[in-house]
Amino acid sequence: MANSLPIAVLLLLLLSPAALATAVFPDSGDSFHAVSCPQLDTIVLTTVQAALRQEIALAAGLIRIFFHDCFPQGCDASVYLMGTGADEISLGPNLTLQRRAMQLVESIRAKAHAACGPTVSCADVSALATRAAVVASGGPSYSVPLGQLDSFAPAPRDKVLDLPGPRTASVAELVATFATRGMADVADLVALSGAHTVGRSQCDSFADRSGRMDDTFSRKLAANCSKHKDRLQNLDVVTPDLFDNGYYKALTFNQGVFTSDMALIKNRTSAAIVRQFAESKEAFFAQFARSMTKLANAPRPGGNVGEIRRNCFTRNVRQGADATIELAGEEEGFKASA
Ligand SMILES: *[C@@H]1O[C@H](CO)[C@@H](O)[C@H](O)[C@H]1NC(C)=O
Ligand SMILES: *[C@@H]1O[C@H](CO)[C@@H](O)[C@H](O)[C@H]1NC(C)=O
Ligand SMILES: CC(=O)N[C@H]1CO[C@H](CO)[C@@H](O)[C@@H]1O
Repeated sequence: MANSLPIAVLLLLLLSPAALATAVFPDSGDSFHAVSCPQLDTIVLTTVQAALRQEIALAAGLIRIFFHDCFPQGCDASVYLMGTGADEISLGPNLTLQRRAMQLVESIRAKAHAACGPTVSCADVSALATRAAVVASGGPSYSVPLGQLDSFAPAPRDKVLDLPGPRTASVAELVATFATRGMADVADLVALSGAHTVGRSQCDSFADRSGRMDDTFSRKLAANCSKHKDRLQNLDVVTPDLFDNGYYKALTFNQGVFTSDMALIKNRTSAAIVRQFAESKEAFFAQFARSMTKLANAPRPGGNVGEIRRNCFTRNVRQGADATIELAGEEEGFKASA
């Protein structure tokens, strides 16, 4: 015993910092960067909290970007790539992603790399910033698998267009779409729709509502939109700035803004879950945490292959053999311990 301890310590010291993190905390994806970038959690928390104090809508922006990143081909920051000629953000479902929230992720990456070197991917920063925003606006924490590399290219167009749209009226269709990405329970659909608790939308996305429904709420929405076409509508009309179960309470009064929101209260199976969440914030939070972890683990069909981008919006440029060797060595270690 007396002899084996120093050997164990020596082995740990020989491992790369990233591998050390996983060696010490074998079960928790959350501690992936604990040794290689111990400042990371503080950088994420302070930056997200400061940004949300300025603009609470960034929380919804981050959640939506995370969903749009993870859904097409896993959480690989592919949605952040700009100027490739095939940017995901230029495709319909993504046209209204919040650029300010994307910039926030890039600024956290820059701070993390300044403090620790290029050890943290944009995919990981996006996952951590999203969770910090959920928690800072009142929501639950959940675990995310860290050590995800950033994609070399945007997701293919057909995968991006798989994203469920706000005008989808069929719960069966929505559930089937979610199931293709590992979120197979009706409760996943209902709970993740709950991210609308802090959401905002442009009028276009629910313009179909007044055509479908003739009720006071629809008329109010339409009146507000015709007065101010560019206004942003709160998706939780009960407590728009708080991550809570107000969205579900509103739904039980048929005050869901999107057609896809209203679908949840019209279908008997999903409506039972909506009512449960409207009555119990704890039930919503418990399911939201489970479903966000599923989303964070959405399948990466090509595996965890990629790089640690030096700028979230562009692929790394590799110049000369030295740079290639340096990158390959570093990222192999990263991949091996992922
Ligand atoms: C309600 O949703 C469930 C779950 O997806 C589905 O199986 C069922 O067909 C839907 N019911 C109706 C009436 O659309
Ligand atoms: C319409 O606009 C008014 C004034 O800004 C606001 O108080 C109201 O909540 C809006 N209606 C809905 C349904 O959001
Ligand atoms: C220009 C463009 O990409 N338009 C797309 C808008 O979004 C819908 C679905 O959300 C697509 O069907 C359109 O092609």
